[in-house]
Amino acid sequence: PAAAAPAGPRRVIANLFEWNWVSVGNECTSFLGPRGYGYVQVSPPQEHVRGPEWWVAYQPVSYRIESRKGTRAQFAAMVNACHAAGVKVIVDAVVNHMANEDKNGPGWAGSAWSHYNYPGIYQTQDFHHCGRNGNDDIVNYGDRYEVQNCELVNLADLNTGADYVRGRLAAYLNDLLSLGVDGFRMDASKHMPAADIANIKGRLSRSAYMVQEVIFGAGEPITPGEYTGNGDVHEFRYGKDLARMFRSERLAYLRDFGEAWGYLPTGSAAVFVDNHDTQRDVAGVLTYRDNGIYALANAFMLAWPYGSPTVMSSYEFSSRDQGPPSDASGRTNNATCFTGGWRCEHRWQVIANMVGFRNAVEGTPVVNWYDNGNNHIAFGRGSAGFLTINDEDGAINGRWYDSNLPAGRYCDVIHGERTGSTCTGPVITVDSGGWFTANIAAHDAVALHIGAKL
Ligand code: LM2
Ligand code: CA
Repeated sequence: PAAAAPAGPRRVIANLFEWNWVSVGNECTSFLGPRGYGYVQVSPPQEHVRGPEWWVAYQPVSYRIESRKGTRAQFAAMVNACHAAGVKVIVDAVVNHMANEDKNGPGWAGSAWSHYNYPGIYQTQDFHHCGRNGNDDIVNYGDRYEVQNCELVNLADLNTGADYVRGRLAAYLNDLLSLGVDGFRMDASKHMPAADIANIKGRLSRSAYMVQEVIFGAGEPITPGEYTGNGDVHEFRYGKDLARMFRSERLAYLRDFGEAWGYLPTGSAAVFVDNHDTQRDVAGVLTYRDNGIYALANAFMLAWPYGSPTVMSSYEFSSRDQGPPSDASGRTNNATCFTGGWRCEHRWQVIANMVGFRNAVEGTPVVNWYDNGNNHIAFGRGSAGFLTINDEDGAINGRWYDSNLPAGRYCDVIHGERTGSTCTGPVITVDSGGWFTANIAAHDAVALHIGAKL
């Protein structure tokens, strides 16, 4: 069995992209809860157009909780299983738009619909018809009106300024809350005025965590900062900049990573190394394909006190639109970690153990920063944890680190699992002055925390 969950607040989100509900529930019970994840983020649960691509989930045709990821009953059971494991559930909420006409035909659960007509839900008058660019599509991100009132890749754009639409969207979200959901990732938030989201939020039956997807674009009139009054906002610059530091610049530059880089205030920022869009569409971002370096970037994210971190969990893809592993009728397969295409980054030893580190150091400041001016860095978190990353091309042996940790023996959680007083990896001794020594291979790290003290 897994080691007992480390103490401390649990705020780390695991994004089980395109996992089916049965698998999410099982993962909450067997891994996410025991290893200290606080939340699971799931892909859109509403009825969608049919097709093999992953992105059919982003084309709603009704608000029935029936999708290739499972039925309403399976969804409800998943929420209950996660809660029983101490894991809260965040749903990807697609509220800016409905399906376009490219995939006409009944929806996943059989609902009839056509473009601008979703029977019993919305008709033509409930959508924006912006009258620009010939086909109403968004072209110019420098124009606020266009970004919020025209169509994102031809998807029927809901008039979120209208009372009826706001009420209908709130009814969908309230239905999810009635099933026990704890929060929402608000898809395409940039394409809705912050005031519209605030209005919908005000109609919710109870409080819910909210994280808004507002992709920073240099020089654009709509900024992530406009949305912080509604809840958290994704800080997209974080993963792009972190990848650049690892790939072509210097980890030493990370000593003031966060607000000093022009980012959102730390209390409003939701961060990730990659997400389902950036791993496909943003050149240079680190992904599961980068293996060890990806793990180190996640280790840094989890150890560093800026924003709320989400760990991505992917399936392998060789082309951008490729859907998740599925059966002949299009239902998503059960996620079987490390086989059948499921990469399960959230289970990688380094990443899963650094979630325990995060929980153990929550609320403590960075102390004792060290860097060699290049790609070797080290820092502590109060007297609760210490991470050093050697991203140089050669080993660094015999150096001493000023950890600020209480004296004792610690399991290096980058290389080992602690169970009780044993560690499956190296054991590091911190002396009475808080110092320890270690040999660190190239592109490797050592992490110690009080939750893994032997
Ligand atoms: C998002 N955030 O704002 C999602 O994170 C992102 O994954 C969604 O795009 C997008 N907004 C809409 O919710 C994905 C995918 C697109 C896909 C759309 C709609 O990245 O490629 O667009 O979902 O399914 C696809 C086609 C596109 C076509 C569109 C409509 O790629 O060429 O446009 O469907 O048929 C004509
Ligand atoms: Ca819109």
